[in-house]
Amino acid sequence: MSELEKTTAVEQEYGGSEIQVLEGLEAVRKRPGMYIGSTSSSGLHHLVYEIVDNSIDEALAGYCTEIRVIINADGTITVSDNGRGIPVDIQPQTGRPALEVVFTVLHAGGKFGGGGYKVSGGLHGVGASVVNALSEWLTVQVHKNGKIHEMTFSRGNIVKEMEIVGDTDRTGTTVTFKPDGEMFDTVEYDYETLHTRMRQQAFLNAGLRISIEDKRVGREESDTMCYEGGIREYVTYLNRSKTALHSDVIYVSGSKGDSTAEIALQYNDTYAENIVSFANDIRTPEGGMHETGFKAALTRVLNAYGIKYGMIKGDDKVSGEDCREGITAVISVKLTEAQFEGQTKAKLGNAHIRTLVDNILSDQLAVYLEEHPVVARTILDKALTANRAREAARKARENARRKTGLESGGMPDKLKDCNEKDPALCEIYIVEGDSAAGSANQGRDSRFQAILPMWGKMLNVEKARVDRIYNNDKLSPLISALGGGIGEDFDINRLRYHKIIIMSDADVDGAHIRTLLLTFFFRYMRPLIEHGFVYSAVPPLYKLSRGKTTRVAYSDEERDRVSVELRGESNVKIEIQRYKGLGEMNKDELWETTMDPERRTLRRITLDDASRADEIFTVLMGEQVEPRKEWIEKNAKYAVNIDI
Ligand code: TSJ
Repeated sequence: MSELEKTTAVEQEYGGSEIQVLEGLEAVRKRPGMYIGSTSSSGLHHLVYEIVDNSIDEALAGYCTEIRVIINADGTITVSDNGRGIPVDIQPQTGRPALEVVFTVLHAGGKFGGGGYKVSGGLHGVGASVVNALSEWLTVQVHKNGKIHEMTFSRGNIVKEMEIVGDTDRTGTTVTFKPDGEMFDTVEYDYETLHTRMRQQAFLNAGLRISIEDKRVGREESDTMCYEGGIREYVTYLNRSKTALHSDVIYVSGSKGDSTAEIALQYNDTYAENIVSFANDIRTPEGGMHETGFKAALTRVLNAYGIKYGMIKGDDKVSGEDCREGITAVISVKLTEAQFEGQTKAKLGNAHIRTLVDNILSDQLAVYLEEHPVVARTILDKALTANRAREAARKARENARRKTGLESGGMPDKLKDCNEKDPALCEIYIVEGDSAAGSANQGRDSRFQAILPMWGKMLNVEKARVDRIYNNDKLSPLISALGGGIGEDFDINRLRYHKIIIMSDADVDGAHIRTLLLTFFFRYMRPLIEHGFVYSAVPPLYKLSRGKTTRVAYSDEERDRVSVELRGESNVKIEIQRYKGLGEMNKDELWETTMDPERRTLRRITLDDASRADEIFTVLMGEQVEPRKEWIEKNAKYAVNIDI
């Protein structure tokens, strides 16, 4: 089985540096996944983040105001900053220039040069040597002390010792590298992926100017980002396609000891909860202590305010979920020795951060509400409405259950279930379209594969509360089939399948349904994605035939390769057919190419994928016309299909 696994794990190695120094960069090339998460596209992009993190540390230390990231015409990457420049003096311990040590010794960054970085800095990757080890070549130029110092490496080895190549009147560091094709599945950078990450870093580091440029022929593009308002502007950005309920973005911040926390939030008129959290500028999609503290304080403060002003009577408290309906919040904490836990190492474990965030928000939000009674009332009204709707929905649901016997596990008519009952062995294919579902039904192995067809436009979940989702005729069969419930009721232990496979066409409609499903899972069944249970089927794009022999290809490159093989020496004529949709495949073809565990490829959906789908969905379904127009115009030029 060839299942491509994309991981979002942030691999960081701490301690034991003496041992790792001895191991050297060979260890990185032996097990690259250990250092950059994976060797897929995600690992490839990680190289850029590792380098940029060093410049961001320099900015946090107060010495750098600008960072440039360039995808060069030849596909290599250049990162430069206007910081102090990596130290070039000889290190007493090694007798080598500090610059050389940074690129040849694992985890050497930030630990040299007298004071080095203080608390606020040195939080990041010190992965220059890791990037070096995984680059076909890498060149660094340091402008410092009036001179330009240059050094070049190849796959971690020194090719050219440090030398002075000219004079300069500025300071800063420039690194250019070519990722090693022998180490990665792909070496092609995606501008949008880098752009999104750089924008995020610009939001998280207020006032820092980050620019990104794509210089590849035919793809020229660039953007410069600098946000004086930091995470306040991030919230405005996240709400750009929604209608805000109050114009102010509420902002609180504070620190204790070495740790700092800042929070920005604003409510909008949708029902979605959008909390985006970070620890040391690293995204924590699984939440953790900072989110826990945030949620506890928010619920407590809103209830206290409601009771004090008579909006909440007696024991009629609003729940945490009520308080978060329509909220957009960014939480950013910085701390030394962050502990990352959870399925994908994307959950913050340091308990003292919960107290810090809880205290800051409790104190400052309470004051804010007192000083802004109109905003306070708007937020309380929203939570109270949510509370009443949830109550009504619960009653309706109980009634419906009693009537239909849904409680006893009634399954939707459309579902073609499998015989196996152990969820760990069961798979469900969610199939777009009638004919594809027919072929999938006939082609499947019904012992462990279930089929659920889905078609037509689904409910716009942007405008729907949990209650309407339960009752929606497109989503309720899906909810029943999966069996785990939704929202706060979701229980992974009641889930009926551990592989949920979205099988849709590689066209606009397919992208549409995939975006909707991922958004739905992201919002209402997020643990599904956290556990890595959601996949995208990868159907072939081409069928190649020579007489009775047929082969399939999953990409243009594979098509070309297979066509050469199939032609053989004789160079005979072969037929190449492009699959326009799943419906064009008969049951055997579908089984062989897309469903047979021995031969298929599945792509695991990550939280990143799902959160991107959520963002696209928000823009496409939101009330604001301008962001939607912009998105469509921007993406239309890439023609053919809108993928997530
Ligand atoms: F990752 C990297 F090493 F390749 C790299 C580092 C890449 C890039 C684009 C920039 C940097 C970088 C490092 N920018 N700025 C710095 N700063 C230092 O390394 C530095 C400078 C001065 C002192 C000091 O104590 O005087 C200390 C440090 C760590």
